[in-house]
Amino acid sequence: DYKFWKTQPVPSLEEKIVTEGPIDTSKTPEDIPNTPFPLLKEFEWSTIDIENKDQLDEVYQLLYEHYVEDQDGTFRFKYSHEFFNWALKPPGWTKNWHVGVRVKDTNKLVAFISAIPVTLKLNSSQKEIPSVEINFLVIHKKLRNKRLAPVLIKEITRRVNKENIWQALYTAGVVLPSPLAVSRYTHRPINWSKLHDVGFSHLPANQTKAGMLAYYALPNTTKTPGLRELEEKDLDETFKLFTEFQKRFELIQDFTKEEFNHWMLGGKKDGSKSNVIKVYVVENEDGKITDFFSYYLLPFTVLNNSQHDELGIAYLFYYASDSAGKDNYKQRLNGLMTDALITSKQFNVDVFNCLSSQDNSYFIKDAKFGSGDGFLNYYLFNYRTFPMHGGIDPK
Ligand code: YNC
Ligand code: MG
Repeated sequence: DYKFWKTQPVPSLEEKIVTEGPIDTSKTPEDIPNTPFPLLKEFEWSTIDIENKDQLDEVYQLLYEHYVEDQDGTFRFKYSHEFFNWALKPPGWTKNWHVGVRVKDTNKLVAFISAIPVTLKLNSSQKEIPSVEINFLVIHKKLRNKRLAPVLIKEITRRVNKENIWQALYTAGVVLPSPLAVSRYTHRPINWSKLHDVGFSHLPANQTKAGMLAYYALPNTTKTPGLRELEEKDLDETFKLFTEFQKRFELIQDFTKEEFNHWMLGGKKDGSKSNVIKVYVVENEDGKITDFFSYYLLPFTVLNNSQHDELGIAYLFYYASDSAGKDNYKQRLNGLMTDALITSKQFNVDVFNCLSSQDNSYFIKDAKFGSGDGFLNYYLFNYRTFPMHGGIDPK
């Protein structure tokens, strides 16, 4: 019955939204307490310095053992140090928003939650909403169901409100009051036999393994003329293309150029290549960037399997095409996404995932993505919006 969420500025599940806008506008930073929320006496707050290798390692270990699993507990997300350095350190990041809880006696890190700054924009109002994105909420398995999560959420809210930010975006597999959109995960097998070995993919009745392999076979070389990896010199033009393309969507993250660069370059400042984010552009004969796509690599740990301990997974990230809205758009996207699948083979990807949102319904079927059993609910904190299309009807 959402004992905690009922007390928060979020729409209830029954509510029919009639106007868009913030829910609670009554507070200023001065109204917000200066000191952290109280914890049970055996615990203490600990701001995590992820630029310190040992502390980053503690966050890594906590998530490695206790973060999100699939429904059957067969797979668990396996974030890397490099991934955290990308995801937790975009322009404007602050250490104060990397919040840990430790056991006082042993100093062991047992819970974590993070916020990063983002600017959101709603197409309906064209309003810019200074916000944060909340991610990596985790509690040690032995401390579950003790109402610690609400305390972590209230503490990160306090720290964000102190900076005069009152809205947040977050996603979760669980249903809370109230999703503004729901997306479904879809999966495109790259290495079908391994997916079958670990129980991720099943052999359909009246199919053979050889038949499945043939069905999912991909060429070795990409087809779109002019496709190549993004280079730093492409960033300005790609950013323009992307900004124009983003106008198609109801809710977007309104990136600055610096933010866009960060997300595309994997947070690398020394010019070295990211192992986490892969970006490809299409340069036409006139030297113009006409399209781009990106995906990030985030493996699963395979739990309790004698043959395999890791599954390579790519997640479709941002993309754009100047063919959007034109007659050939669907065909163009299909070509680009097939190329994305082909390029991913060199990074040990076993399955390529994408959500049912954005324009993904244009290619999901043709590119042989299949619906999974996972859903992703999108939430805004302290802001009402009309329901949006994530590819699945919210109610
Ligand atoms: C969840 N994922 O409903 P009620 S996603 C939000 N997001 O409250 P307890 C959640 N709330 O129903 P546990 C949630 N999961 O009584 C549960 N809840 O109102 C709510 N899993 O707390 C739940 N990571 O401490 C209930 O539960 C209350 O011990 C119960 O801890 C939960 O990062 C959790 O899936 C998820 O580590 C930490 O199960 C734990 O079970 C765990 O008794 C594995 O909590 C890892 C996992 C979640 C990934 C994510 C986004 C989080 C968003 C949080 C909300 C942010 C709001 C905005 C704040 C900033 C505002 C500004 C400005
Ligand atoms: Mg708890």
